[in-house]
Amino acid sequence: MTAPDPRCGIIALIGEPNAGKSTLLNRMVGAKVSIVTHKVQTTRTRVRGIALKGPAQLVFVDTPGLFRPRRRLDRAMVKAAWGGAADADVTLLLVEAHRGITDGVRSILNSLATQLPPNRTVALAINKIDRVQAETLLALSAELNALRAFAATFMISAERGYGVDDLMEWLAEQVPAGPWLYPEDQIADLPLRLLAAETTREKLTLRLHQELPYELTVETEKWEDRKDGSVRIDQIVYVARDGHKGITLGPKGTTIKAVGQAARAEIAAFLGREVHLFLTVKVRPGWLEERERYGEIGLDFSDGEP
Ligand SMILES: Nc1nc2c(ncn2[C@@H]2O[C@H](COP(=O)(O)OP(=O)(O)OP(=O)(O)O)[C@@H](O)[C@H]2O)c(=O)[nH]1
Ligand SMILES: [Mg+2]
Repeated sequence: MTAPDPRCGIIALIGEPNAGKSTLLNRMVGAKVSIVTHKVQTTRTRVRGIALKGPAQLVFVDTPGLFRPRRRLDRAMVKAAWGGAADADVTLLLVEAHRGITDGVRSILNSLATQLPPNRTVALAINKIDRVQAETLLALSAELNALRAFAATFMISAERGYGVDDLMEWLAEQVPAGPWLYPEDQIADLPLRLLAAETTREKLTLRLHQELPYELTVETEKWEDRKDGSVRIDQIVYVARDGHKGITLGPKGTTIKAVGQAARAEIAAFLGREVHLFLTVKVRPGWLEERERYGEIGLDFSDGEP
């Protein structure tokens, strides 16, 4: 049921890789709909999460981090991020309190001027305030607002939840009057197959080192609802090099086993059903240049064309 005077709008979360966009999305939605790791470039595509605040339905779009793209996957991710911002009613820029105005932040501020229509509402959220002193924050806020006149500035900790409620109150006032886009109990619009694949990719990213997580992708190959109420999910982990297969499997398969257990538990929790998860690791040297792999994760392959 929709509220009497409903409001509804799309809010894009943008920022450098690792700024805490996905953490904030999950915090505002009140459930984990986008994966989070301590590594950069975790989110690869636009992920929608939906929250209610009074009469307003807030549709958040988590985006990949913005950085200087080098490879096709980078370019597709950055293009998806700006696409997310272009479609939104409000754009929220996240800046990390302890890192301040980096070259990356400057470059995003410059791009904001060219990538978005001039009348677009852009707000600032200084995140990770749990990591700095109050004086640093006030100075950073003043400096950022001197570089661009933000519609509002919030100081938050997405991880701890500080300031998030005030931010949501403000966003609820900003979104236009209009009917809700989603049923009131819907919190995400990512297909379950993709959410399940993302969960496995998160667990792999947390366990593997260096470039490896970037060079792998996970796809849900088969999804079988069983009569006993459980579900069997088969996934393929594509790695780009021979040597990566062994690392992904780990000694005697211990790494992939631990990944499978962690992913299975989390998928079972959000499905509310028993899950049997089967992971297969395949070497596919060219996957980073395959159109189909991009389609599977919701990225436009041609986006990457220089
Ligand atoms: N101390 C602190 N850490 C935070 C906060 N918010 C997020 N983090 C941490 O920052 C790291 C990156 O968080 P993500 O939410 O994955 O960041 P992201 O902006 O989505 O990153 P990409 O998807 O790679 O662009 C994780 O280790 C989070 O736990 C915060 O408020 N305080
Ligand atoms: Mg993210």
